[in-house]
Amino acid sequence: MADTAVRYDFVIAANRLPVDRVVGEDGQVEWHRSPGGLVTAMESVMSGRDGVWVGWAGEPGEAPEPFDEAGMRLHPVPLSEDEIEGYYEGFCNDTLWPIYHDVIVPAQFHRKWWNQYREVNERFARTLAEVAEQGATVWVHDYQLQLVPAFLRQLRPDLRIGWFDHIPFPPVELFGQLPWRQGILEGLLGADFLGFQRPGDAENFLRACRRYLGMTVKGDVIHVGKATGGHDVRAAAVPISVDFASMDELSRRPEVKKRAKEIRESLGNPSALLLGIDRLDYTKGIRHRLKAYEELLKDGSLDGADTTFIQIATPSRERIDAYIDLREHVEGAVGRINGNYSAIGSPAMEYLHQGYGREELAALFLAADVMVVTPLRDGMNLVAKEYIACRHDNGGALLLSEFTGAAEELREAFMVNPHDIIGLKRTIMDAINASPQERSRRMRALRRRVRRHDVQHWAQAFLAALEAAPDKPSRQGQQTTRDAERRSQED
Ligand code: GDG
Repeated sequence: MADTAVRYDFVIAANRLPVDRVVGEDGQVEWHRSPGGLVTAMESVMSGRDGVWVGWAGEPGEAPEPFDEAGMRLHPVPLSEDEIEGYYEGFCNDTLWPIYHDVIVPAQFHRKWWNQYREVNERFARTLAEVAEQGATVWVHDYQLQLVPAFLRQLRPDLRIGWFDHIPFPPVELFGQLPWRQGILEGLLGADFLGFQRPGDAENFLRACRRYLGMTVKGDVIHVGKATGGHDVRAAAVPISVDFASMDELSRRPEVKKRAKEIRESLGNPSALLLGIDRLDYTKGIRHRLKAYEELLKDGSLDGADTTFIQIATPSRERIDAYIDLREHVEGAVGRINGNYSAIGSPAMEYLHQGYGREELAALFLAADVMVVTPLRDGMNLVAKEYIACRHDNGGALLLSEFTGAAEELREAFMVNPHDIIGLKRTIMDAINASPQERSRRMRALRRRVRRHDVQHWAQAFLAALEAAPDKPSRQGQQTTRDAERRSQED
């Protein structure tokens, strides 16, 4: 049974708990903290508070008992094998994910998946209602849990509820394809504050509320009628970031610098080393960047014996057809590129369909001359910011798609439209050929920005906005937060 007697004044809800289950050689179950900025940010906002993280532990069937790990209390929510297929792989990743990412692949609509999505969201809300202290702050994360705010408000109107969207919020024309668009909007409107990556995402959400719920929007605030809660909801951009200090520190370690050198040597010390690090996902534009690279090799702009492109493609959603097709396509292109353009000891491409530790990623960032980030659509893209955080030498060049949330802030990157293969080829060459002075000028500006707007800054800005959300008596506080947000956008 869950430890229902214990209540917490700060509660996080995310589809996954921030740990992975590992069975040791002796058969003992151990939990390893998952890498990533979100956990670090949550740790920092949880310190000094009585906090708990509610989420799925990653294995089908009964949930383990609540436990302590990564410096916090973790409260697992169970998912059955059938729900993993219908709620998670189905509705989340084969319905919502394509709709929220410009329908790069067609979305699948199945009523059974929607019912499972509702059921799982309701289960999360019931668990949250059990563990939250009177008047607690609850921070719900991402597109998997869009119905949680309204379910939770019904059960616990005393709570302060915030939700953050890690992925884009689509334009109304795409969102409108969802047969369950109204239910999703009503689910989100249970929150006091809704945070998005870009102002454009918040605007898309507000427009959808006007169009599909006939609601009146004043500025960035929606008044929700009595029948559905009778409160005000604010929707605004609070862009996520990375743990700058820890990435910066990691990349300065002698063993990481040594490893960066080794990586270059092992590839025959190419004149230009290009790098991509992504989950193997069709949103990331991996096919487009490989097409541009292959054409540059073919037309002689680049020499395969003196240039290497390392593509780390972390395995992702491997049971979904669109991901199986993508992997086949990418692996075909890699084979062709290497077959046609590599020399022994000097590969034109290194393709790795594996996950790596943080140290190895930092060494790769430090080794790469050009970081190639070409998503067709991406909520933010943390890899771009991690690259910047690791380049304490002010070296390297960031090539960045204008369709990432990061492009709104990282203006000094080499910007590309990944659909424009000619433009992409030209910009790859510009980034490779940029003078050390130009690279350093751009990188300094990028580092200043990411250092100031790190993940701790993001978490604090989100919580300040939630705290000052409209139906709190102090409107003064809300004004102050907006002033602070405006100032930080002007930086
Ligand atoms: C979603 C949104 C938004 C990757 N490979 C390895 C590894 N990674 C780490 C990266 C980075 C993270 O995973 C990926 O974050 P991204 O932001 O690039 O992309 P998504 O996974 O699609 O994330 C996105 C994000 O949420 C946050 O709001 O920015 O737009 O789609 O931190 O470094 N980490 C390790 N080994 C790997 O092989 N350790």
